[in-house]
Amino acid sequence: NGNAGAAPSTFVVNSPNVTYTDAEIKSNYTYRTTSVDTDADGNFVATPKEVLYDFKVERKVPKVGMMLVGWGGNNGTTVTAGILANRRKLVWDTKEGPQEANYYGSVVMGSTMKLGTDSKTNKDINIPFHNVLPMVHPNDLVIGGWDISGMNLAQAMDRAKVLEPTLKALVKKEMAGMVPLPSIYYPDFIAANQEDRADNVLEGAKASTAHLEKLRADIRDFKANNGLDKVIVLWTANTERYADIIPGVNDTAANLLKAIEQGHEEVSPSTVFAVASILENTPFINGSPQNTFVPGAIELAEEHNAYIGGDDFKSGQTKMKSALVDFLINAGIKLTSIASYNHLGNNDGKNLSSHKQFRSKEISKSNVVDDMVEANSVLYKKGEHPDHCVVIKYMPAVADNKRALDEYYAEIFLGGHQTISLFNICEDSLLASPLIIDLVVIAEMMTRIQWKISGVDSNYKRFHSVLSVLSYMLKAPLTPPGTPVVNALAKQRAALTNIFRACVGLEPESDMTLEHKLL
Ligand code: NAI
Ligand code: DG6
Repeated sequence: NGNAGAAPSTFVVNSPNVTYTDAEIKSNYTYRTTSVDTDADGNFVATPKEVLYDFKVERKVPKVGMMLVGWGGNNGTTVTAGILANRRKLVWDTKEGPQEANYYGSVVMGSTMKLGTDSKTNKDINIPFHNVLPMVHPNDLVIGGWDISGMNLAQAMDRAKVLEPTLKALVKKEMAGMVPLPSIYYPDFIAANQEDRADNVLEGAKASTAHLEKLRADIRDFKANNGLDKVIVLWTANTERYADIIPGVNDTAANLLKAIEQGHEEVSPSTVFAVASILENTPFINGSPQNTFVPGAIELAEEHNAYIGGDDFKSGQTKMKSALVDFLINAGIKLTSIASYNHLGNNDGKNLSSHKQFRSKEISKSNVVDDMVEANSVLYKKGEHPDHCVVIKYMPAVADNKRALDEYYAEIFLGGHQTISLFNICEDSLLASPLIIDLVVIAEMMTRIQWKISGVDSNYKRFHSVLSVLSYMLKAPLTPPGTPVVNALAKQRAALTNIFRACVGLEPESDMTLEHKLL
């Protein structure tokens, strides 16, 4: 299942700061930061700061359902077939020989984390990321969802043109029995060219209480019918246009609920799904770029202590960008422009050929280097930033094999220039599917972690409703209102791994390796 040949999977932390019971792992963790002031002469004064936190992790791994909005699309069918293939340990023929199911591309299932160094040899000991905390195994997810297209998942998988015929043959029977629930379709929000697949829709073309209640009932029924402890809902449906933010309509939780009740036309389907999930206390993740989380939706999630995360899966071009730009700027090289061209021929590309939907994607793809530029006042004056353009063209012939061409142009020593050209070809849905798994597994894990400040708080609390810890998987990370967005890929991974380490009382991953340097 992708863990073959991995290091021993379990560990305990031997520390007075960590206690284990059958039900929980409890840790005392000292969070060390640096607080900076400016003195009268304008100099910075940096003061080390410590806060002692208690973390509590629920150990029982629940039975979890994953409900996908857009289940019949390329991502929905691919992640479903992928989980079935892993669950059944399938092997299929390809022109390159037999292929085993795996979870490559998933941080949770495919990557490792350094636990520490061997006490005798000083060599690094790495463990699968999945084993750091008691996480759900993706093979155990019960899958369901909605689509405006009524095709069963076997037919929809054929339509997607992503998987090898030999693999499809092995999962076809099971997938033929999977049929998406009817969904809500408000034609103005997605491209007009999607209309011909909308044959599985609930009556009514704008938000309504009936729609909200039906989606809530769908979540409850799915949970009850499958004996689930929890459900996670994830939007992997078409990119919608942005909704206008209108005072009195979607600016507060109360106004948003009223707007749904009154059938306001600026409430998008994705926002209705988010609201339904929040009201069912079900985590909701947005894998597309539109502004599903209007201010009223975020406020509603906060009021209901429900978890939300978004926006837009970060699968290929942007993932490279958030690693490469971090590298260039941290290397002291002045990036001056990025030109990003994409062409793709899947239904996502078709939908994005419509301007308003493209604009949502353009926004989420364009803001991804801002924090790295802003952090370097040596290279960039205040307000200065590299030129950055994003182009997406629909090219049916290449289907799901997206082409992403990037030119990075930078200024180097003494007025010289460096040009880096990247040509990235990949099956889009095979990159996005493992991200769906990571988002679901990590979001669920976050529902079982609580914290309090040692000696100050009497009760444990939950994390903020906006799960910015999911940023690594997302192009335009949603963060709690007023908090900074981090796009640099390495920082995003460090935040995720170090929060999980803190939960078991381990220090942040440090690459100092003094043990090898002070001989
Ligand atoms: P797709 O077009 O193949 O699938 C989307 C599905 O959503 C379709 O089956 C469609 O019928 C359905 N749909 C549309 N409106 C709906 C609604 N209101 N309720 C329920 N279902 C609805 O697209 P794909 O490739 O699966 O991508 C899905 C989303 O993920 C897109 O927004 C895309 O931009 C985003 N995304 C995809 C990435 C990738 O690498 N594949 C990466 C980043 C984001
Ligand atoms: C073309 O850019 C279509 C998009 O849906 C992307 O394929 C998707 O957003 C992935 O983007 P990226 O930048 O992470 O490769």
